[in-house]
Amino acid sequence: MEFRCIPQDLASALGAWAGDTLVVGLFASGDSNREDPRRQVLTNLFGGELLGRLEQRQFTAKPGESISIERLGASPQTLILVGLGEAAEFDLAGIRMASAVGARAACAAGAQDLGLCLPTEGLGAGAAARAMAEAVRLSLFQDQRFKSKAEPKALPNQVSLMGLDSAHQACFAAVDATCAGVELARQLVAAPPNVATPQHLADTAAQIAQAYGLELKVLERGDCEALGMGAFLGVAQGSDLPPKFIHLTYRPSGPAQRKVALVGKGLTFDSGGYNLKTAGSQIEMMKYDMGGSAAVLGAARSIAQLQPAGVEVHFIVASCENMINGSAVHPGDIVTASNGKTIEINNTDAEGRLTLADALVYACKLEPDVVVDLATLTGACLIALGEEIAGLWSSSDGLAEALVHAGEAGGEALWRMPLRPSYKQGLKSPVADMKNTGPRPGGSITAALFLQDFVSPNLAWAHLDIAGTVWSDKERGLDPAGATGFGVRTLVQWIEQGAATAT
Ligand code: 4TL
Ligand code: ZN
Ligand code: ZN
Repeated sequence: MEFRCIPQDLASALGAWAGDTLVVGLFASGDSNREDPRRQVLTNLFGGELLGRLEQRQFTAKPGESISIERLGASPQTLILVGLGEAAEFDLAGIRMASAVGARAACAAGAQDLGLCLPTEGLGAGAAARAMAEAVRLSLFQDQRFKSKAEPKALPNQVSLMGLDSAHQACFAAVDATCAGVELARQLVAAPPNVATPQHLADTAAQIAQAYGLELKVLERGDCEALGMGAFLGVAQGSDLPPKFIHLTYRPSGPAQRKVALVGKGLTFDSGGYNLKTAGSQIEMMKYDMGGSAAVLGAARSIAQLQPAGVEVHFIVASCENMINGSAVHPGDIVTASNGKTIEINNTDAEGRLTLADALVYACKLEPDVVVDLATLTGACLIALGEEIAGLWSSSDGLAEALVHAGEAGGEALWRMPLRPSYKQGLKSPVADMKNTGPRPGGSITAALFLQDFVSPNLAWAHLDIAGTVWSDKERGLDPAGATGFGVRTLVQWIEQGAATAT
């Protein structure tokens, strides 16, 4: 799939264009939008009957709405109208949605040479071009690796963004790098737990390192023992698969002004351990519990390709399974993390924070300017924010704001949640320094407070709970049903912007 921009004003761009399928966005036909010049252009090109036909078929141009019109013997042979809603409310999220809806309809119609004609006024043409191209590519992504007979739908060869200056084509390199990272993350999350093992994550990191010249260190169980990672290894000890502690490093060719560490939860399967996940807890979905590490490795893939200047990035994943055997942790076991803190494991199903504890201590020893972790950490976050919004906790207002902005730029929603110190009471243990699980109310907040104990004081740190957002039951926006690749676009946008934090 090749992207290009076709400049000129709309009427002449469309008049001269010879592709087979054209997607045109229309604002809702409220009185204030009657004068939409795009309606006039359509009438001039396709005749006065077109708008009447839309009315007859009750196309009201609401966001997400689309209508396909086949035109035998005419060019373009398929005309697809997509709704944009009210002009005053149209934004970057709107252009993404319209691009995805249009691309899917075009693909269903067998488009080879696709034109996309959406209004970019007021959005910033560069940001709009990037949003449109990412939406087309990500909404048409297919994954049939595990079908014995793959039958992929044909994708368009060429996608033209109409009415955009060719100077904006420069963004397509970033689009390709970003989408490749999102696609890798989706593939890692979608792969079953008998394929996506800790070894598989280490192999994936090795492929990225090899392809782009990144540095890779994989710590084996013995190496982790030597570093005193009793929390991570406690989780890993119930599995027949060896744990892998993955540390991938991107160094810019010039000097680095900032050093960033990205840490991802990498539980390739979470059975819950002896606090076994019971009926209704979606144990069969728990391959998704490495979604944080998928986002981190996906971002590594993107950043390795983009080669941003001025920023050194460390990608860290403490990967293992949470399983049950004779040597698995008992509920009640006390483990010692690599910073010396002791933890009473009152719930073996709150294992993610145990693995992250040692990963965060390791990340902080690298003395970065900022640490961001991503994890499918708590069911409570899914309850609080649903499937479209990730929870964000941060010790730094500047970092929190920068990540929310990066999310907006990339099309991922984050909502800041409080690190209320008094809730730490819930993690008090009578026998150890802390318990790993607090009470059910505010469960995602106590989880974040637990992690904070393993981050160096005064270091800018943010935690993203992506338990609700890495998997989608149904097709939604740019996401297909299944793995979304959530987190990659936020991380890539943030790193591209220099990962700067106003502290
Ligand atoms: C209740 C505790 C503290 C044990 C918890 O939050 N456990 C999370 C866990 O197992 N971490 O390792 C947890 C995470 C995700 C619990 C449930 C989910 C979860 C359950 C579902 F049914 C979902 F659809 C979902 F998206 C997440
Ligand atoms: Zn768990
Ligand atoms: Zn888990």
